Amino acid sequence: MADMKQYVNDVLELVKKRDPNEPEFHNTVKEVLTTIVPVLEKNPQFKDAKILERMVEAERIVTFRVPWQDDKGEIHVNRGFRVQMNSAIGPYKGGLRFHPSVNLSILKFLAFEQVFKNALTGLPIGGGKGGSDFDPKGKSDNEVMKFCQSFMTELVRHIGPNVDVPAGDIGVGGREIGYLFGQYKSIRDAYDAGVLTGKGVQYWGSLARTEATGYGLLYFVKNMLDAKGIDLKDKTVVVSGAGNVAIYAIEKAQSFGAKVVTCSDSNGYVYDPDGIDLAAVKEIKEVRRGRIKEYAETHKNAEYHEGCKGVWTVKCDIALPCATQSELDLDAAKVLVANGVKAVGEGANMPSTLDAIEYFQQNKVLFAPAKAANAGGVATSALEMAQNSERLQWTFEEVDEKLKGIMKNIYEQAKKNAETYADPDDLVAGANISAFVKVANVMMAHGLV
Ligand code: NDP
Ligand code: 2IT
Repeated sequence: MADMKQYVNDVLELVKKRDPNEPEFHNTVKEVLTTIVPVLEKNPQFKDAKILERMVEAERIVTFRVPWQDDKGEIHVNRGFRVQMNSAIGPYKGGLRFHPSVNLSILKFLAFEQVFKNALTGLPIGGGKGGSDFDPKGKSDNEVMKFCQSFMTELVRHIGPNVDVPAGDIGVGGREIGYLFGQYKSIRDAYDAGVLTGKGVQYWGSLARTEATGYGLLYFVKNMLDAKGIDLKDKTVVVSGAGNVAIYAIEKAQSFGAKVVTCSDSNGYVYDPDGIDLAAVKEIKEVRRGRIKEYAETHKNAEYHEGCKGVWTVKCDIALPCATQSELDLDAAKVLVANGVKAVGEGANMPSTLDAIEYFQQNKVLFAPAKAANAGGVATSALEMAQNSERLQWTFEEVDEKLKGIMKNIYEQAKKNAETYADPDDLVAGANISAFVKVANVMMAHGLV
């Protein structure tokens, strides 16, 4: 029998050799491939068909120039990307990120994650990701509009409701999706509503899409805790980030009776022993696009600390990293464990480093991995596509009920595969195996394409 550990190592070496400067991509490939060895052993046909070598190579990547003019008349040139990773299960689907750190390694890692995450949802969507190194911070609405129009002028050639369906991610929310959609519609001269998700509800967006990632994270974590007889009520929760995912994670955690004591942005974090006043966070972040530091100016018991990593030193029962990749490293994991953390749920994509995940697992901390726990956002995007196809809009309650069902199903699949193939609580392996088997089988069914 072929040595499947060796096969996985060979593919990892191949990836590193081909793209030596893509550490984020290497990490996510390593996380997925090292957990699926038992499935490869039972299914040697995947190796014969070179499924792994095919999965780690994007079907297509486009990079392009994005020129735009600021309010003073100065011209800027950013770089745009779309990584179309895998279309076995459906049209490429995944967000756009606008952040100065964006590069090909980060977008390939996000696109690779997205393929498996999307498979877990049980909905017909392939995986992709895109974005730009454009920094929306400090830009006027007009500048953001100019940038989005220029970005879409090229992206329009590569997307469509049955081809590739982008959405939001860091730095891309309702405002940006509106400008992108307007430009797409103007160039195509067609109302292809399903070409983008995360649209405003007045123009074919889905109710509950804004809330979906954060709510879905809490639905997943609740399933995981319920199975162990742990109640979220009165638990102390530490959340990082103060963007779309963090805000609605806080909202749902509070509605379950938990006490959320922190949130953060890239400058620092706030600790509020009275529990985070979410209306104030929404006002600062969603309405004024301000900094989280301002929270402490109006909440007398709250403390503001410079530097975002310190958030993990706050004692808690449950930690929910909802900001960005690699924000929770081994040192942070050690402090969390020493402080008695019981569960970690990843709202962001790949927020925990690989050694931090290993440390949590060794210390029996319940761990909800990103591609399962934050899949509620993209799942609701797929529900938006379904509503767009039937030209109807479902109620908030209808979408939310479906989201709950999807998150339960993802948890159950991951748990069942963990029990069958790995440690029964290893949801990282469980989720990866579920998703991998589905994508691999469909790739086999499609033949060598
Ligand atoms: P937002 O842009 O709404 O918010 C991002 C938050 O993270 C902000 O508070 C931001 O602070 C902080 N942040 C961003 N970059 C860094 C950094 N390098 N270091 C520290 N903090 C940082 O994005 P989202 O909430 O949409 O996304 C958050 C995470 O969730 C990302 O990993 C994203 O990929 C993931 N995700 C998003 C989904 C969605 O539907 N939106 C779905 C699934 C996952 P600041 O304002 O200072 O930049
Ligand atoms: O990482 C993610 O899953 C997202 N940013 C959401 C993607 C989507 O298409 O809704």
